[in-house]
Amino acid sequence: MKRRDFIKVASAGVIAPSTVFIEPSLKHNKNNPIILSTWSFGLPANEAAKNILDKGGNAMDAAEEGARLTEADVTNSSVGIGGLPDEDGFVTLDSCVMDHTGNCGSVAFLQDILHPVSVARKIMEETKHVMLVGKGAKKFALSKGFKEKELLTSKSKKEWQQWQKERREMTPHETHDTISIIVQDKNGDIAGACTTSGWAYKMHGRVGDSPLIGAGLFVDNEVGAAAATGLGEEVIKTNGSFLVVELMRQGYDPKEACEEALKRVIKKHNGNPDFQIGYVAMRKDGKVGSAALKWTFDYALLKKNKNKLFTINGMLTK
Ligand code: SD4
Repeated sequence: MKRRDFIKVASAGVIAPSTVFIEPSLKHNKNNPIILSTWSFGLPANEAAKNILDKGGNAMDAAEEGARLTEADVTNSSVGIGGLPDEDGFVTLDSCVMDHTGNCGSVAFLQDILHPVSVARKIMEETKHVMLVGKGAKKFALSKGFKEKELLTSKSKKEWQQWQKERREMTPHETHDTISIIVQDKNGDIAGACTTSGWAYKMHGRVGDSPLIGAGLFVDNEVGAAAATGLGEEVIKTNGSFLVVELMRQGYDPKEACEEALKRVIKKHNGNPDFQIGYVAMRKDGKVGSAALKWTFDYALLKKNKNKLFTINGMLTK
């Protein structure tokens, strides 16, 4: 729309210009590192991230370290090693990072590498690209010294073999634990990371929301950051994390912004989606919020040196 037309529409009351072009005027939060992550695995991830901050690392260093801890956890069946494979038995990983300058890196459909989040960061810092996928991503990782590793554990293999007999449709709600982590460091800078092995028994080649900037994660250091977990296809369709951040820019509080983003999903599914999405959001002034569609959702928040798990009811939970 040309500026002239925009003013016409706005003055007719269709769009309020102040909400569209609002300047961020939120207070910066200087002295108080805050770490926010998805699910109960977020608790140890937050601790790992905090250790990095304590050693002088910045928000990006801390978010990467938190995500790495979860990636290396063999008991987590939807991140990194131990993640459930796709329908053909391959563990394929999606991950992204975004820093306070708005720079970002991403990797999708990566196999045999333990730490996709670190590959994503290397793509951000050492290439002119944002995203590498599949064989190209692996070739890049190996060239940067990452080692090849078998990620399909015997437990995950057994579960996959059992699933092959039934071929039952799984939802990310059944196999969740994807970690999204947002960190605000002592300078008030915000960065985030998101990493997953995705939807268990997905089609070979499927990529979810987690490596897609704006879907699984979005950071705008002037406003705040948001990140997602749950059914990636539906997060992608609504560009969820970007939407949450833009809503915060327009004055929504972090929880309201997460809820508004989810309302659009609910509407598209006639009021009754049969899957889960959870958002976490952090505003520049340090306020955090979260919302989920259904059942319950856990997020971990480390603030003022206290690391605590919060369980919220989904918006549609009776
Ligand atoms: C995906 N969003 O690949 C991920 C899965 C997930 O909790 O977050 N599960 O769709």
